[in-house]
Amino acid sequence: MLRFIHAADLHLGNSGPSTTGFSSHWSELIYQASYTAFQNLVRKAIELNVDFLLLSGDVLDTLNPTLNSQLELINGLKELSKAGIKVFMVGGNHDPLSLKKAQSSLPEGVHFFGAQAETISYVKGGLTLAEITGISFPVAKVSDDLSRLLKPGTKGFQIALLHSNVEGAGKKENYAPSNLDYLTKSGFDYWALGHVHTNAVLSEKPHVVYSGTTQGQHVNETGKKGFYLVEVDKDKVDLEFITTSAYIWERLEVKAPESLNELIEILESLDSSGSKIPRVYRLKIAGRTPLYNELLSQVGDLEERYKEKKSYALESIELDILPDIDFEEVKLEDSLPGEFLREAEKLIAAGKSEEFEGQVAPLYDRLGGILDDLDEEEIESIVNGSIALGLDLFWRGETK
Ligand SMILES: [Mn+2]
Repeated sequence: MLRFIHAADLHLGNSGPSTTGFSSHWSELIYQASYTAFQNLVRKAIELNVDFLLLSGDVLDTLNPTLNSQLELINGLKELSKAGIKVFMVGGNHDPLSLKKAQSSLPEGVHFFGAQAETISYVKGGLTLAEITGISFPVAKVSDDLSRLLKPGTKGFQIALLHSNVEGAGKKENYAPSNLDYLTKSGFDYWALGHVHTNAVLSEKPHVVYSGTTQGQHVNETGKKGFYLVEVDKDKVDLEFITTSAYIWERLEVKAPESLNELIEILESLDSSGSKIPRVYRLKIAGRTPLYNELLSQVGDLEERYKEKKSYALESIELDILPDIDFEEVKLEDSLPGEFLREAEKLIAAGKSEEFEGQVAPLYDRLGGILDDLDEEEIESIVNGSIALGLDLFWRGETK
């Protein structure tokens, strides 16, 4: 039986989001997260006593990696080497071969693939259990399909190790693009890929797999991050996802509160996930609420008050709220707010029409292409926000 770990995109040295307003406990936890996740990976590899570890690129975070990030990497590799666990690694767009690293020889048992494809055997008890074929990014921007340069060997389980953007796998930076259909027909048993930060099994038999990053870096990298433990027994290939995250990003969306009690409930629930791994939340409060004015003007106070506990930290509160007004009734009124609502509704119904574009033209002058990237849902949210603001201006002074 063959057991190995597939991990990628460690981004060692990435310091995560801004920690302004956080305690030293949380600042430290966030700042060190890429290292903690790597230490978790190393510890688990040793506990699981795997045959080898595959690292599919973006192991270091920047083109000028800090000494600290390089020391962390070398320390982890040394521990694995001491435990007799082999490591196979390739460079990606964040850590190509051209990277300005401090001169250092890699510990015994670590193989770093070069700019030419090569195949290395994994031999145990005189048997070749696997062959690993890999190639590194020579420079940060690679537009060629490197997968075409990898050819499988002849003995044992055939693994391809590559940092690559499989077409349509959901990343904008199209480095070293490859084609899923080609990968599945290439003769390899397992494509150990890096680049996309969300774990995904794109194909089984043969396997084409993204292990994802070991630590979410920002609010768009939510959920548990980690690696795949792969067990190969004759024709059977089993994958188990194991978490390494030092903390987990979560986006929470809740219905806007009807009362102060409900608001307290929402904010206190942040501390009750019951998970052992701490969370960093972006909380979105959406909908109609009688606390509309208070929330809009005092959201900063709430963020501060509920900033953190041991189990969580609150990155920010996002408001997508409307005043608690019966729009249907107002719409029927022969009044200025009624007229305003009727016009707004017409505009929404017309969608991305000429009139809509005319109305938002001044925004284009200021924001340029950003508006073109908005999807329907985001546009609706912006229009709703404008309606709320408009109505708020009508009512302000009357109800206060
Ligand atoms: Mn990456």
